[in-house]
Amino acid sequence: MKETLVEKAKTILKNNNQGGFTIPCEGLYPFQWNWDSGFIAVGLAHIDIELAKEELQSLLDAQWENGFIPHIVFHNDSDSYFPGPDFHLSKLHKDASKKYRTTGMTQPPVLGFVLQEMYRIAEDKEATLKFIDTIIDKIYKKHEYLYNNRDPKNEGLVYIWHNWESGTDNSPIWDEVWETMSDIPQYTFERKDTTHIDASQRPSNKEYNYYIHLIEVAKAGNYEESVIAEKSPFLIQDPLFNAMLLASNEALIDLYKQLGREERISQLEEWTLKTKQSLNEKLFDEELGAYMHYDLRNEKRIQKITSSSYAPLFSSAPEEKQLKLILESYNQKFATSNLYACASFDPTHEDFNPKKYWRGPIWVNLNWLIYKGLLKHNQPELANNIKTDTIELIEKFGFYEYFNPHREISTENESNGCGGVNFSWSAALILDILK
Ligand code: 2M8
Repeated sequence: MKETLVEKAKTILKNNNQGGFTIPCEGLYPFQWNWDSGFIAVGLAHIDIELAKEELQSLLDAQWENGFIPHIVFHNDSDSYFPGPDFHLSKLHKDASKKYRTTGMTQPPVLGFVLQEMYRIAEDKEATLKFIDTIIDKIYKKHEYLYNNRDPKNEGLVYIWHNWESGTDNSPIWDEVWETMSDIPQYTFERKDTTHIDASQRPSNKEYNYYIHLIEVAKAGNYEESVIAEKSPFLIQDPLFNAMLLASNEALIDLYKQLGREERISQLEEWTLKTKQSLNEKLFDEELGAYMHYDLRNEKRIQKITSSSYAPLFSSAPEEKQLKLILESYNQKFATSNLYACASFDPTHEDFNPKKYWRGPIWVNLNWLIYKGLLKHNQPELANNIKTDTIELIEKFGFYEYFNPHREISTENESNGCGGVNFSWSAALILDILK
């Protein structure tokens, strides 16, 4: 059984490879995505470390002069996705890549810990460390960009200015933000995602109108961070994004030490300490037992639990106190016997929708982060449950983009698999989970 899954996963990654980089899903996502490539590189490291290196190199090849690493790189042309390069217009920013068209936003900063994972998996540690030495400063520069430009109050927490930067596009978290944006224009656009996927499993047109508006606001300021910080109605401190930054800081410290390069370590340690402290002091909610999103524009915490609320487990953030409360809320709401682990939104909340994208379904990348996080915090039993559920879902239903968490679904013939099929990070991360 393990063999077949491994073979299938390898075939998906091979088919989605475009020569140098891997698309997340044919038709639906036909370009290179930032954090997808990070997760894909972890899987590729198990198959062929050279492919993993190429994956990261092709993403970093589009890094902006100011250190920014964009969320999509348009290496190729394709008309199967909206919005494409002509809409995003990265060239508006003076520091944008001159070589590739990209978006003007970013995604959760996973690359630091991806390098560490590649090193852990690699057979030839020496050669891998040499490779790491050639790109580690680029990732450091991205962290520097984030701390210098996206932390206006110097809290060690960076903001995101678009829901696409969170990676969890239509999470019910954002509903409260959309309510503050009642007087925006109605844009005309033609969506492509719903030509590939059943519209009931994707965001609504009304939500897309907000997504488009936020980009228009950023474009009007030529993607200049200071203008965005002043004008964007969406400025959020996201626990997943900041946990990824923290985990990547920690990985970079470890790797710089292995490389015998001291010069950047004290800065990284300073950032790490601050981010960790603020995650626990500002974002952690003791009553809900999880890390919350904070709306910087409207100065309020958004009191809802998502799988992002547990992502800080992947870092060193949770202390004994937080861990105890996290385990209570996780066991009570997410790890119940009728559900596969781990839903992307609180299954006990009225906004939970088991089939709608980031409003409830299970995602393999979040499962992988939480699985590893539970192991890190010495919870082998819970970690093992999430591992076996992930394997069972993929084995029974296929390499889907997301999965309905209900163990028994209403119609017998219905599959738990939702969204795109032959999805790259589902394939890549199962290779790591199975090891
Ligand atoms: C989804 O997001 C894109 C926009 O970035 C979209 O729906 O068009 C998200 O699941 C995101 O996390 C992911 O990186 C991307 C590609 O898989 O798809």
